[in-house]
This record gives sequence, C-alpha cells and structure tokens, in this order.
Amino acid sequence: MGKKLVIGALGQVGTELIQTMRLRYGVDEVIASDIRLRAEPLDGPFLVLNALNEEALRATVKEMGISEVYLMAAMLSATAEQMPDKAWDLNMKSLFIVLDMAKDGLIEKVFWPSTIAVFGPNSEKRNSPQHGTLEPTTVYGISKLAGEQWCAYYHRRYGVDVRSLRYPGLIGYKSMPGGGTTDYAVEIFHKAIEEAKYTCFLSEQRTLPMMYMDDAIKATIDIMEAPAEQIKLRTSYNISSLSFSPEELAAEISKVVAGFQIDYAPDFRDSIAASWPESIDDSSAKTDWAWKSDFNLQKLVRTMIDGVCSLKNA
Ligand code: AKB
Repeated sequence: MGKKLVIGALGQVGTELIQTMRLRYGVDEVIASDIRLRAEPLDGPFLVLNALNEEALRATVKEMGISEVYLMAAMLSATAEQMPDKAWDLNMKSLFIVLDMAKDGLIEKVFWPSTIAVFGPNSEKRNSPQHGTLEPTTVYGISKLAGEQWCAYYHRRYGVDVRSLRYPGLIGYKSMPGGGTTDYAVEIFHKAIEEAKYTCFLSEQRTLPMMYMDDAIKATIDIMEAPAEQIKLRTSYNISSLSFSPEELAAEISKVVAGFQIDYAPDFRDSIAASWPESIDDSSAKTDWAWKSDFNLQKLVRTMIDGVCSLKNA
C-alpha cells in the first residue's frame, strides 16, 4: 500500500480531509498539495503542485510512492460562471491527468468529488433520484456531469478504480469555502458571531441539500475504503444529510445567538441555487456501502457556533 496524495489540500474540503486522514493513516502517509503555498504550518508533508501540471504530478506520484489520489482542486459554481473557459479547463484537465495516471498503472485508486450541481431545473425538485434527469445549467455542473461520465468510462474501458460522491453544500468551521453558491451557510455563522447580523445572497426560502463537513469526510473515507465490489456506481453517488433554507437556518441560529438578524439581497447565485434540487435521494449509497449521516440541523448549528467561537477566542 502506497501513500495518499490530496490535491487541493488547502481548500474547504481538503483542509479537513487531510487532518482526518493523517489521524487515521499516519502523518507521513498522507501528502498534502496545493497550488498556493500554505500560510500556516500544516503538520506533515506539503508540496506546492498545480493540478494542471501533468509532468510534475507524474514525477511526484513516482518519487513519493503514491497509490491513491484525492483530486479536490476545482472551480466551484459561482466563480465558474465568471470564467467558464478557465473553469472547464481546470475541472476537466485535472481529472484527465489523474485518470490517465491510473490508466497507466501509476496509481491504484482515485477519489474525485462531484456535486448536486449536476442536477438542473428539469430534475425532480425533492428527493432527486440517483438516475433522474441531469441537465445542469452552470458550467460547473456541466463539467462535473461530464467528469462523472468520464470516470465511468475509464472504469469500464480501462478498469480504473475511481470513486465519487455528489457533495451537497458543505458546512464546517475549520476552513472557509470559496466561490460556491452554498457558501452563505458558512459565512452566516461567522457574521452571526461577529456582528449578530447577516445579509444573505440567496432568497429566504431557497432550500438546498446541505451537509456538515464531518459527514462529508466520513463519506469520502468510507467510499474509498469500501471493497471494490460494493462500488456499483462508477459515475458518482448521491449522498444526503439535511435540507434547509436560509430562513430556517437563521431561525435555528437565533435560538443560540441572541438578537441575530438576517436580511436578503439575492444575486446571481440565487438563480444558480434555484436550478438545483431541494433534496436528493441517497438510497444507492445507503445500500451499496452503508452510507449514513450523523448530523441534524440542531447539532450542526451547535457545532458550528462552538467551533467558530473557539476560533475567535484562540
Ligand atoms: C457550490 O456551491 O458550488 C458547491 C457545490 C454545491 O458543489 N458548494
């Protein structure tokens, strides 16, 4: 068994994934990499790597004895709409580089995240099924849907062991999201604690599928550790935890942060969110590899408020 490489390790998911993987597999077994230089020390090996630099990636994989790659680098929905060409380039090329390394036998296993953005306005709004209508309207969604199909193709044609999850909006306090439509659900906690008020860029009743970060990290590790025969879908699995609107989240925060006020100034991100489902059906993930969420809204809000307060007091 070789080492594990996380590409995009300083992003919202990468930051927490690295911490959990290092506890589980050992600090030196998990190599963190990002295009940016880390601002603060990150315990354990770290490399500056561009996900589009195929030569550097191949050299790293060979030199460090990497057997698994977690490709977390991507441009998310809101930023991608500002620069569609760059988004397509980053999201697709980085995937091909990693899939080709697996095809050529340089690595054994790949994790690549997909998203609820693969759904579109014609998808079922509630409990959107695993195999329902997938007609995304954002470049991010289009790139992820194409990527899912390429993953399945590389598995079918070349036997590549690639595994993927359709992440909902992810919420955690240890790292900030960047460029997503669901980012409001993290920002709101920081503003609630700093100023007891928040102006939301989504409209008040815009319900979306959401998930606490610990659940997303658990799902990522679980799907990667599951025996290959349990992974029946080589596109990407729906995983689900909670669904709420900004109004519902604010009401729950108000129970803990006295006097918390929210107002609404919906922008282009509200139209992106309107094209996504309110909830998704994750029965395939539950059946195939025993996925289960551990968080409800109350627990998420309590954990976020305690976590953000501990950061401010540190
Ligand atoms: C985004 O908002 O773009 C992401 C996602 C749902 O994939 N958080």
